[in-house]
Amino acid sequence: MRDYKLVVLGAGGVGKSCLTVQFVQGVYLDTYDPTIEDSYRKNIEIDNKVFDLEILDTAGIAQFTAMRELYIKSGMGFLLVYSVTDRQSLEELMELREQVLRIKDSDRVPMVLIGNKADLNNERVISVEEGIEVSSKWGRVPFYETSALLRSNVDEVFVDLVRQIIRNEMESVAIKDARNQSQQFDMNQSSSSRLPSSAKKDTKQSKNKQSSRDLYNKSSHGQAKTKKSTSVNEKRKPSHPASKPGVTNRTDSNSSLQQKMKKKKNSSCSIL
Ligand SMILES: Nc1nc2c(ncn2[C@@H]2O[C@H](COP(=O)(O)OP(=O)(O)OP(=O)(O)O)[C@@H](O)[C@H]2O)c(=O)[nH]1
Ligand SMILES: [Mg+2]
Repeated sequence: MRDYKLVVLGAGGVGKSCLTVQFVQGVYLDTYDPTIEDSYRKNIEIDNKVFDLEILDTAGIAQFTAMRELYIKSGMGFLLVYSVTDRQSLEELMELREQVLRIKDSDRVPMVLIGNKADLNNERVISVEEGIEVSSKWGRVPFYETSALLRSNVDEVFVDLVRQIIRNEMESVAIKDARNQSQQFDMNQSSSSRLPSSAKKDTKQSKNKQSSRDLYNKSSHGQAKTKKSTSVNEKRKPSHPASKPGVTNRTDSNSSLQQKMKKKKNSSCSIL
């Protein structure tokens, strides 16, 4: 069973820890305890296969973000979280996404855009439409509104991300297979061109037959793989905000942060 490393990124106080703990432990944290770095483990079953997830809940507040580059390097998929009650948190996500793409040096990085605290309708400053617009600008990155408080769309965002990682892996394998096959084909062609001209004609014909048959088999094999990946790929719907009001309780004092920093310096919370 392979480890899938997921990283939760976003500004301070948007609800990254609440979403993670709700997903892993099924409980809601209603007090704000700024994170330095917490790591969780959870097994999930998708399409009758079990995946071992390692979820890194990262720091949102600036004092603790020094390790961000390292998290991004090791992460396989990213949950980018803003709060629908905090415009600045959406703006910060733009930079975070750029950073992820730059460090990963790819524009096909598995990620999900999440507008959390959707239950706080009275405090909302970012509409569902605006979230959808950002997701389209980002190349149709899957977008969900969530509420850690109401456990709304919590499992969905993690499952979506794991599916994206699986799909990416399957596509990479299919591309590698096709590349190997075409290299093999080139080698066959160049070795047959070194044979004496009398032998060349027959061998070339039979080898070409063989190669194209192989290629045909291989490509239908590739298609089967791609089909498999499409079947794995569930239809995603943008979610709609939950409507019940919830409570936000922030108690971020600097001295408590420093105490926490000392306590947590080398420890990380690992839950299976
Ligand atoms: N109403 C409501 N409050 C939420 C929700 N999610 C989180 N909160 C509250 O928002 C505050 C911050 O939540 P955290 O999960 O600690 O935020 P964070 O993003 O992990 O913050 P940092 O660790 O500092 O980066 C807490 O008081 C939570 O109770 C939600 O879905 N609805
Ligand atoms: Mg946190």
